[in-house]
Amino acid sequence: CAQSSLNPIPNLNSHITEKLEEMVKKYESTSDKWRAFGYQKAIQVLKKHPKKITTWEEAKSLPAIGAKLADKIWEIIESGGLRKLDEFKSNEEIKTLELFSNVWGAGAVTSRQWYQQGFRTLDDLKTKAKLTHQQEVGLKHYDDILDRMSREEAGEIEKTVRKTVETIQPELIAQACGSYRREKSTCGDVDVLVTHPDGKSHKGIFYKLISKLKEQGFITDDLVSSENDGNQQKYLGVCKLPGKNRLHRRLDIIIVPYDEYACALVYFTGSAHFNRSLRYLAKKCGMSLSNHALRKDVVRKGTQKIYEGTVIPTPTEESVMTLLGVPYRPPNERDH
Ligand code: DCP
Ligand code: MG
Ligand code: MN
Repeated sequence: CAQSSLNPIPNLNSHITEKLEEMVKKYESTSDKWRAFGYQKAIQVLKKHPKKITTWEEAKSLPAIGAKLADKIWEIIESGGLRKLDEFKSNEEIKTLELFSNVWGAGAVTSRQWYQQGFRTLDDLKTKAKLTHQQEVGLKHYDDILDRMSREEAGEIEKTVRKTVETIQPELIAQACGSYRREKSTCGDVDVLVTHPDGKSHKGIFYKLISKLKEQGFITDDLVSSENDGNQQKYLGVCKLPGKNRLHRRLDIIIVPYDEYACALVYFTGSAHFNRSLRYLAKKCGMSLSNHALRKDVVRKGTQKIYEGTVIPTPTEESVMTLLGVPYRPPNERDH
């Protein structure tokens, strides 16, 4: 894996990709998977393009960009806008589908069903729709959940979880990953990773931790109260800091064994795009990377894994990246 490289180029066409990303959201909420996929591929290509695109021909010459997409890109370059997107934005059906698909626990299919059942507002859903527990919570905290919090607030949430974790066992490590660790100015939720350096004391703390956080009134609602993923345990819920004028915030807690800590840290720090790049690198080197481990000697036939390979010990994030043949990247440089 000598010539591995990650793409460090900043996005010089963000004025274009931002509009196209909005289009993806519209196509996703109308279940137009193929169009959404086509746009996403084009966005990846544009993000990697080393210069600002200035002509139709230049756009058209890129992989994954055909004449129709080149037309759209040219329209954005020339006018700064995109009529198709404006059309979508004023389309009542699409607006409603997007409103509904922003309910936590509802996807494109459910939104479509609600629309076909004649529902048009969140109040319709609250009073008339058959809701899962997750959707009830999602509706109750609809605006709060969609709002992104400041990193200061995310830091307070991390601290609250850490303090409680330390009352269970002072040596437990609790650390916010995700957008917070990448030093973004706002965070959609807080993703707290918990582990213990002795490799065993992380076991059995899951329910203790969640119930302590509930007793304090900090966790207010469960979304997924326990999800097992190999030796990792995941909790998804809603929390609220004490005091007035506080909003409900999404909180994810993941408990991992210490030997999976570095790979889990890389994974939950993200970004999702950075993770895809690392997995792609691993694949090229006959390895595989997950939130659990880095493995070598993986045997693949096409897209299928025939042999899952053997785990390479990865004590740190640096070791993960070094083994993949790329220089270490601090969290605040992992957004592309
Ligand atoms: N992740 C991933 N692929 C996904 C979803 C998540 O690799 N499809 C990883 C990378 C993310 C991390 O998990 O950074 C946390 O997921 P979040 O959805 O919480 O995303 P972020 O924390 O990055 O952003 P946000 O501020 O929106 O929460
Ligand atoms: Mg997050
Ligand atoms: Mn999250």
